[in-house]
Amino acid sequence: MPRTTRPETRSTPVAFRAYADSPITLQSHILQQQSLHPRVTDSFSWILSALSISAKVIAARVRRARLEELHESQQKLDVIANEVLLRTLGGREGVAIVASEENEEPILLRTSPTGEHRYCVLFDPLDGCSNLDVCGGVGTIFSILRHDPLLRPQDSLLQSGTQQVAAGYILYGSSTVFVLTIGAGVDMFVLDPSIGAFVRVAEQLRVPDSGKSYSVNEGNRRSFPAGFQRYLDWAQAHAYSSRYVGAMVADMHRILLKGGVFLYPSTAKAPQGKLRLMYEANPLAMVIEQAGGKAFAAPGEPILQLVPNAIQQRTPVILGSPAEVDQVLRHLQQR
Ligand code: AFP
Repeated sequence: MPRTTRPETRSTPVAFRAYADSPITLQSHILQQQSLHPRVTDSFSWILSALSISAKVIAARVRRARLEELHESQQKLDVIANEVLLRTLGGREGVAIVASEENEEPILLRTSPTGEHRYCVLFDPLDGCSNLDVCGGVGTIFSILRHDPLLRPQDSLLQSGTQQVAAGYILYGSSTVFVLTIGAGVDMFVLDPSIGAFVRVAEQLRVPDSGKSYSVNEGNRRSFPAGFQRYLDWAQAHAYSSRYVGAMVADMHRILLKGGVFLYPSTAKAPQGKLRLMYEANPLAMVIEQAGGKAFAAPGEPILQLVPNAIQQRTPVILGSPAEVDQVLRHLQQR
């Protein structure tokens, strides 16, 4: 006997309703942006499309990770993700330099003759990859800067985060999610495997102003600077929840949607902090700020204003909902 279906009582979220009516793919979103913002050039759009293709290839490999691992000769997935991005981006005329967290040195692909707009693309191909062993979320983080042909490749890369023309991340979780900012808000896309395209599910995302949760590796607590310990005492006394995935993209994504604060302070093991300024902190700081949040390395030191002196530079990170970041900074400033 056929099962009777109960009428749908829950309302569909607005963003998903819009998708059902007329899906906007990442590709068409990029074209839309090109018509709205003259700074979005053809070559820039081709770079975003290379990132989208890479994300689909990496997502497919992540899905098979536990199966392929059974064959001993299998390459590590972070190496594969790195190669996919290098190859896909390398083929784009608009890319002058690629720099990967996995490589010691950036790769100069082509220079920019006068008048030509070319870009530097920096990425962390598979952040949080230790999570793969337990089928947890992992991600790709990217940052795009303008290339200055008059500077040496390294110097052309060493720009502060305020100079990023675009940044974002791809989360390979229960869905594959592409979060992008080109400096005009934050948009979110989800990979629809049935059509093989990223479709826009939310525009102009705003991080909640507050959210009673903190995300930090509390195992390191004893070696945190005193201000962080004061903050954690305060948060625990105020019934905050602790949520920590150990993959920054996954923690960041939860905070972007639900609010809260992410912390990676300096520790005894990592006196400058563990996270890389140019590959992790800057791009995620741009996303959170574009969504109305805040990102600091320390009181009075917004991450995006740090001037890097090395491509692999590390920084402490405090980012998330504005009210929660303010609370942390307040505790850091107390004597
Ligand atoms: P891996 O890519 O080596 O797994 O590092 C991930 C990461 O850079 C970032 O995604 C996490 O937030 C952070 O490190 C976790 O570090 P701890 O294990 O020290 O908490």
